[in-house]
Amino acid sequence: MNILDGRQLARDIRAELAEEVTKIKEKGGRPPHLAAVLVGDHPASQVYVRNKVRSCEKVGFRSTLIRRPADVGEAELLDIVGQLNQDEEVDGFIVQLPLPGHIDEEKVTLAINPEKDVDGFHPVNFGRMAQGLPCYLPATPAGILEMIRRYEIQTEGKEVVVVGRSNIVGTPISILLSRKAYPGNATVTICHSRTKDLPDHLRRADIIIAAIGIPEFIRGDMVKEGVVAIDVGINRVEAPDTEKGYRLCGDIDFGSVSPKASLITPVPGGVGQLTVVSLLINTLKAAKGEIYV
Ligand code: L34
Repeated sequence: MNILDGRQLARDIRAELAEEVTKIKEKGGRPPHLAAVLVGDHPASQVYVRNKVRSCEKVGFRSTLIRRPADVGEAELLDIVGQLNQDEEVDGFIVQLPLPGHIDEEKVTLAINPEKDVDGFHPVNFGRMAQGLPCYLPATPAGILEMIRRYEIQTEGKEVVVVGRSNIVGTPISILLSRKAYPGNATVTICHSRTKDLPDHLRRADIIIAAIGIPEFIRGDMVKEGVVAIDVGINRVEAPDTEKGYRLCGDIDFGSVSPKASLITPVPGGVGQLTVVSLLINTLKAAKGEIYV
């Protein structure tokens, strides 16, 4: 078993980004600028957005955090999005999800100018992604591709089983890994809550990508020897004896799967780390005007 070390990869990528920032400044340019909108006090969102802001600081990007209470009106939020679309000092921005129930997430996503949509959630970016056109890739799938590249994991002709079909992870990573490219050229199966015999699919997989949101759902007896196990889940489970009162775990049962896996991502310290740096990579692309020319 080998650990796929997300923290180390993220450090390597941050060092590369910091170098790019130095070059931009040497040429008299300003550093890339990411803005993040955070609504309410969803505990995990606080942590994720803080990690994004800190990551910007580490590489020398400018960042702006816009916070609003959970009862913010939809109109005010749409107004903030409109202002960020207009603000020439902001290269890219995100609205952290989930949003409170009274706000229509789709409406907010559609209001974002695709050219500044560094999350890659706008249908224009999703459509471009699906057609292999220049676009901002959603951060988690982009992070998974980056892991595959940097660990030189072979994907051509491999059986990939993606568990979960969300718009932000399961569906896009399935499209990306079946594209005619590297990483890609894999045979991809998408499994979900209505899949009849999940273990039967999982046991055939060379690579498993788990994005279901159920703690330690995939166990060792469901996977084959040598599998590459990529765990997107970040679940908080009660742990009364710990300082925080919870512990983090993935959708893959690390204890039973890791002895059979050739490579496995830990939680925390795996995919989540790459999600954050992928957002920075997109922000740099936005600043350079690389996608929409
Ligand atoms: N708009 N909403 C928008 N964009 C996104 O890209 C996200 N996502 C997902 C949730 N909502 C979003 C994130 O930012 C998930 N996500 C995210 C970001 C960071 C981390 C995990 C998920 C992360 O930093 N994970 C750490 C542990 C964090 C902890 O201690 O809780 C890790 O090592 O995995």
